[in-house]
Order: sequence, then C-alpha cells, then structure tokens
Amino acid sequence: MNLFGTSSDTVFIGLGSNLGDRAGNLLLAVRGLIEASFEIRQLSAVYETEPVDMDSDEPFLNMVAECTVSGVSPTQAMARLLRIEYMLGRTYKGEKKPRTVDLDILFFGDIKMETEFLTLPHPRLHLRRFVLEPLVELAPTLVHPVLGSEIADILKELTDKSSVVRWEPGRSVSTEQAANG
Ligand code: PH2
Ligand code: MG
Ligand code: MG
Repeated sequence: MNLFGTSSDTVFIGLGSNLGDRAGNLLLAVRGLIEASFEIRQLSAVYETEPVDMDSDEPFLNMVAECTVSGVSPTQAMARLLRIEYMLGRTYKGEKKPRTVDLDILFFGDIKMETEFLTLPHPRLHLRRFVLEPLVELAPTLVHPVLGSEIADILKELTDKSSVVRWEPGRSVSTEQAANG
C-alpha cells in the first residue's frame, strides 16, 4: 500500500523484436511502457537470440523489464501492451511470423490465472532461454508461483540449448557481414 491506499504490483515483461530496426523497436517499446504508466524498475541487457518455434530464421533481440503498476489489473496491463505493439506497427496476431515488437507479461506479482486472453505466469517462460537469461539478471531468486522454484534454478535445469548472446550496438552478425562485405 502507498500513501493513497492503492497497492502496486511488480510486473515482469518480456520484449522481443525480429523485424526492422530491432533495437529501435525495443527502445520505443520501453518508452511506450513509461507512457502507459508502467514504472520501470530494472532493464536487463539486450540479447541476440535464435528464433524458437517460429516460421522465421530472423534472429531476435530480446530483453526483460521489471516494472511496477498501480491500480491496473493483469488484463488491463495486457491490453496496454497490445496497444503498444499495435502503435509500433504490429498488425498480425498469434502467428509464427517476424514481428516488430512482441510484449509478453511473464509475471504479474504472484498471480496465477488462465483465461482465453491471458495466462499467468506466462505458460512457456520456464522453457525458454531467451526469456530466462535476461530474467535471471534481474531476479535470480524470484520464485515461480506455479513451479515453486527460483529463476536461477530453473535456468540451471533448462534443456533449451538455443543460442542467446549478449548484444551490443554495431556488433550483430548482420552488421559484421555488412562491414566485411
Ligand atoms: N517469441 C516467440 C517464439 N519464439 N524466439 C526468440 N528467440 N525470441 C522470441 O521473442 C520469441 C521466439 C513467441 O512470441
Ligand atoms: Mg511472445
Ligand atoms: Mg505476445
């Protein structure tokens, strides 16, 4: 509870982009979160990651944000994220196609829910290296409310061996090829 009698929730959001100016898209998404009243507490590094279960070979940039929000339900928060995706040019839904920006709620406090619109915690986060590597930076001892294990331990047990590499501006594979060619 704060001074105004409203409680705030900690929300972890996964951000991904594998279409267009990927880093620019992530930056605009973070700005969109701030404008939508998500208070940013921590941002992970940016990682270049191999697509997992996609009809696309385009590498992603992924990161995770820890935010707080007040007086917002998980469903309202998800609606805000979809609006940011839409504003940043995402016109397609639920396809395994390249996307300018994908914003997923990983955890909303320790809420567990399952509706047609939203499942919390995110049902696949514990299976995905591109989520767990950035998440462990921010919250290694966070306990997954369904699995009952800490993020660092889930990462240790992970079988997903897809490539997840710290990204820096000007250092992606495509830029190096352009520079060498
Ligand atoms: N998102 C997916 C499916 N596969 N792979 C990577 N590397 N990064 C993603 O963000 C990603 C994915 C579904 O949203
Ligand atoms: Mg996703
Ligand atoms: Mg999504």
